[in-house]
Amino acid sequence: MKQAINRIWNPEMECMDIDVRREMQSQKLRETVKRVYDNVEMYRSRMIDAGITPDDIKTVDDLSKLPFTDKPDLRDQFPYGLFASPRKDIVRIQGSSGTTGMPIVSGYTQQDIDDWTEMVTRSVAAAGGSDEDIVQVTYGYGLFTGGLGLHQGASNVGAMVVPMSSGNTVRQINMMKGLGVTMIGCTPSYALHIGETIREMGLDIKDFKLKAGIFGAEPWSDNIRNRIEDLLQIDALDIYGLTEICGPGVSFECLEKVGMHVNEDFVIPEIIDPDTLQPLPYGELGELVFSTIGKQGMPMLRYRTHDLCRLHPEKCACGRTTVRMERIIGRTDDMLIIRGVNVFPSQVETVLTNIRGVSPHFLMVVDREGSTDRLEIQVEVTEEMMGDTISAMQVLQKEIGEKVKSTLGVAARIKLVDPKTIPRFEGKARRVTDNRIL
Ligand code: DLL
Repeated sequence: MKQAINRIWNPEMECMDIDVRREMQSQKLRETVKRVYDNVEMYRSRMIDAGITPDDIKTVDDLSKLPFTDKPDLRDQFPYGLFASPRKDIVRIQGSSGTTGMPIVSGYTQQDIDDWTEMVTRSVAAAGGSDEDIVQVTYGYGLFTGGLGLHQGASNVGAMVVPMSSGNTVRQINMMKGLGVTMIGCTPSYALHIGETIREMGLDIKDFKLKAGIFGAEPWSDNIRNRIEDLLQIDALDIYGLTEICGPGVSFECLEKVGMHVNEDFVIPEIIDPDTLQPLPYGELGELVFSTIGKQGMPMLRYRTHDLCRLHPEKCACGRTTVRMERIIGRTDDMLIIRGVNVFPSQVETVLTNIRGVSPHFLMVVDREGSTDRLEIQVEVTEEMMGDTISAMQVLQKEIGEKVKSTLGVAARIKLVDPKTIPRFEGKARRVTDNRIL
């Protein structure tokens, strides 16, 4: 594997003494609260309803006094209701479609774009990126924040950027090889697909110059990391973010690969119990909530991400002192409830990546027969397995079934399907078809 080198883009901010940082966060939080109280009707009326004024928020410890914000608020306030800056100061809109059709948009002032760029730059540098690098951006460009977000960060380290956007895998691979691309950014499922396609094309990864990849926008696991690293011979690093907060770069992994460093000079993370909505201590699993500090165009106070994860405050071996997020294990809302049991697609992925003879591509199909939920998991077998006997297939099917049942706590019908029959995605992978009418 070509060696990526750890770089800390902004040691002053990333390695800051945690007490000094907390002081700075409190100061920036006070400014943000005042800004939204003065400029955004929804925040002002909610704070009045909660019986608080900006004077009640003095330090980070007062955060829990503030009301939450959630995705429906963005839909209700579409398009400009949550903007805290005059329209003429907004220089960019990014957005995401959401699952219910109604778009949500985020507005950025030039300062917001610069801050977001700084956040992604730290991620590119942490993956070893510098002006020596050629970075292929395979996230979609457009309203989706992935393409432009990574583009800005890679440009800022001085790298040569190849703005491919998503799609056309063979062309992606030809560019990567031809230009001697050293770093790539895309979803982890697409990185896997690129790696598999390189093999199928009969190309040798030794003829590529790739050293690192920055992968995010969907949940993935260490097993998938290992596969990508093996296929592409790179360091595969995680990056997290969401449109409502800025886009990619809210947090990012360093080469230690022990969680994603939250850019705490721009956002304050919290973990809450999604049922009681009470804050949880570091180390406990719960829903991630972010407040932006410093964002002007569309500040967010206590925004509920619905992403489930844990936070860890210990200083990292890389030297950064920022809080680290564990991998996102799923979303409270892509969580399936099957016969009363909470099930996440990421659990199925973990099972499959530990079994020989199957690929990590799968589809979960849920139906309701009478009043009983039925889960079917369609699993692709590998080419090698295809040549095996029917009884070997039956053994495999049984093995998957048993492991799924013990890991998920619910039984599933396992359907083995031919290689390459489960759809591949250039953007975020969709792993669930829920046919139940609840
Ligand atoms: O996915 C921003 C992004 C682009 C992040 C490129 C990383 C790389 P949205 O489309 O608004 O923004 O989707 C945000 O995607 O709440 C998570 O559920 C999920 N997500 C994003 N990054 C990760 C990750 C972009 N590293 C939603 N691991 C978030 C797991 C992720 N889930």
